[in-house]
Formats: sequence, C-alpha cells, structure tokens
Amino acid sequence: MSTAVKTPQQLHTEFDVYRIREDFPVLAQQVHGKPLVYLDNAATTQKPLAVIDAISHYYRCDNSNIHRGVHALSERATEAYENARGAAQGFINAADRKEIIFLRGTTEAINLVAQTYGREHVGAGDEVLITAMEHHSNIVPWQILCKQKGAKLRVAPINDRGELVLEEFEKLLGPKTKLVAVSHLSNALGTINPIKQITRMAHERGIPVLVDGAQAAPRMPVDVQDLDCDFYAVSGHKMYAPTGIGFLYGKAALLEAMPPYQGGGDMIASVTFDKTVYNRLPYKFEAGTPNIADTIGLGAAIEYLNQLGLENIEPHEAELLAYATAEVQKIPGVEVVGTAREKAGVLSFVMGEIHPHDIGTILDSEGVAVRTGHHCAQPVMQRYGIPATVRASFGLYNTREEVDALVRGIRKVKEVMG
Ligand code: 7TS
Repeated sequence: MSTAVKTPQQLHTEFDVYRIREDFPVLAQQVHGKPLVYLDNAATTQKPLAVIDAISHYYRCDNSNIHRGVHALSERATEAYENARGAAQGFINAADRKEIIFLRGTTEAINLVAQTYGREHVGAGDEVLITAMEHHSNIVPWQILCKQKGAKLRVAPINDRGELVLEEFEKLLGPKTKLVAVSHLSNALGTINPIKQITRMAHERGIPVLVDGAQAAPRMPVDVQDLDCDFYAVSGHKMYAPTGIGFLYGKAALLEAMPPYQGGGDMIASVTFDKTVYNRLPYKFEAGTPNIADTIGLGAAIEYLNQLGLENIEPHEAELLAYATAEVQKIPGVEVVGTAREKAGVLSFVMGEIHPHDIGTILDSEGVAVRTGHHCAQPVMQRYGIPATVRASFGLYNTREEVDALVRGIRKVKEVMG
C-alpha cells in the first residue's frame, strides 16, 4: 500500500458526492412529484446516518444522566458526552477541552457572552462594535446588554459588494470599545470576513473579539488559535448535527474570570445557603442536565466531517457556488445580492419586481427548497433597500445537477411571472 501523502487536488477528486448522498436518507425523496433539491443549508443541514444512528444508539442502549451516576449506563453516557467535547475541541483546534461549553447553539452562545463577560466589562458610555452584515443573533443580545448598561452599539459599514469596510471598522475601534462581535461568514450575503485581521486590529487596542461561526464551521477549516479570537460560537444543526446543540469556545483565561450564566445542578462545586463555590471549567457554564443525546449526535457529526475533510468540502462547495453564480447571472433580470471577493456557501438574489416569496413558491413546486425573506438579517436588507432575497445555500451533498434544477426553476419563474 502506498503511503504517499495525497495532494489536496487528489483528495478533492476522491470526494464522491453521489456516494456521500447515500449517507443522507432524507435526500432520496420526491417533493411535489420532483426529486428533492435541498438548497436551504444555511437554515439547517440534513443529518447523515452516522448522526441519526448515534442518537438512536444512545437512547436504545446508554440513556442515563451524566456526571453523577456510578452505574454503567451513566458512565457510558458521560464518556460519550465528554468524547464529543474532545471532538469539538479538535474540530476548531482549541488549546484545551475545558474551553468548549456545550449550549443550544450560536444564539445561546452569544447571549451567554453578552450576559456574563458583557455584563462585567461593558459599562455606561462604553461601546460594543458589530458589523452591518450580522444575523439578528449577533445584534439583539448586544442591544439588550447596551440597554441594561447604558452603553452604545456601534456598527461598522459594508460596501456594495457586501464586504466589511475595514478602514471604517478600524476607525470605530476606540478607548470606549469593550468588545467586537462579528460573523465569520454572513448568512445573507455569503461574505467571509478577514477574522485574523480583525482580531489583530482589536487586540492591538486590547479589545476582545467574539466570532459568530454559525455559517463558517460547516464550510471551512476553523482554527481558533490561528484566528486568535477570544470567543467562537457554533450551531450543531448547521454542521450536519441535531438541532438544540452547539458550543461556545472561549479562551480559558477569559472563561475562568467570567461569572456563571445560569445557576443550577452540575455548575457547582459546593452549595450552602451562605455560599456557593462554582464548578471548574467547562462545567461552570453547563447548569442542569444538558442535551446529552444531541451532544453525542454532534460528536458523530464532527467525526463524519473529519472523515470527509473540510479541506475537501470547502472546494466542493466553492465549485458549486461559482457554477451557480455564473448560471443564474445568465438569466436576464436576476441580480445577485452579495458579491464579495471572499465568499462561500450562499447565493442570494432578487428578480426585479417579482416577490421573493413567489419565486420560492414556484421553486418549491419544482422540488427546489430555498429560503426567501430577510434571513434574520433585516439591516442587510435595509442596506440594499430590498425587503427580501431568495437564497440558495449549499451543503456538502449538493451537486451540479441540483444547480441545474435551480436554474431551470428560475427560468420557469420568469415564464410564469413574466
Ligand atoms: N449567526 C448566523 C450567521 C446564522 O446564520 C444563524 C442562523 C445564527 C447566527 C443563529 O443560529 P441558531 O442556530 O442559534 O439559530 N441562520 C439562519 C439562517 O440563515 N436561516 O435560518 C437560520
């Protein structure tokens, strides 16, 4: 057997999307009499058998509470749960497993940072800096915090392509800025932000950076030590894992100094009515019985992604996005929203006066699932002066034939709607 190291090109050639599709039972169905073409992956991804089976196995064989039983089932459940933490640590290259806090997802992760780190460090007159391309999950928690503390939310602008204007961003970093919160990959525009540059600029001024990694984690290799971000938020369901589970990465020194988020079981070392000593990391932030089954499912999803390799998934999706962008732009009247030079996963577009909802409905009748609306990023829509877009978003199992089906569907929209 040859032990020669394969080049990325060789590996990518071996990425057999038709074989991979067999891992996802949900894809093999018809919708309205047409083969399902699932292009709503930015909303949530489908789950491979490895994940479905891991959850089923847990409930069939190991179901038990964790971190407390001395019996065999509890030990097995605890081991599987903690193995998932190790998998998550490896997935984003965190320095220590205690830096991984399991939560419901990105939304809860950002709210945790706002209400623990934020409540301690943001005061009256201080500022939190975000960008104009954020999902509501990375806007509203900061608005709530700013209202609580009499602080101000500042917003760095984007240009017409949907790219962050870095010079403006840098100008907004000042002595009052106490935190920067920015998405790695925009769910509405597909823009990839230069996180390393952003963290460097912020750190030069001693400002920590939270990264919303909801859309990036399933699409590109993430190395939090290389990015040098202070917090990184992830949703499992967008990376082929179940809903209701995700995680927050935080640098250990910051997490150690932060107050707990919720009080309850498992997050304590000792309790008396006079004084409670909190548990060590990561348990300090995991109050109550957690979502054990879905955490184990997340561990299985990470293992699955590791087997396929994000270094193979990334170019596969890049090819689909490039092909889809070229094909839809051939259709007169289609205008792509979000044309950043660094872009992945997401193709948002409008078609003149035709309402995106009508486009989505006609595409659905053709079996093509896309999302229409503001994508929980209303300020992005306001920036472009549009109420909504149609968004096709890609996953590792999508094919060029599915892009062709999307394009045929859009041509049908033109026929029907004029
Ligand atoms: N941040 C980004 C960039 C997102 O795309 C989403 C979800 C979230 C945060 C929130 O993630 P959650 O798992 O906590 O809900 N985005 C979308 C979307 O684009 N369509 O549906 C959900």
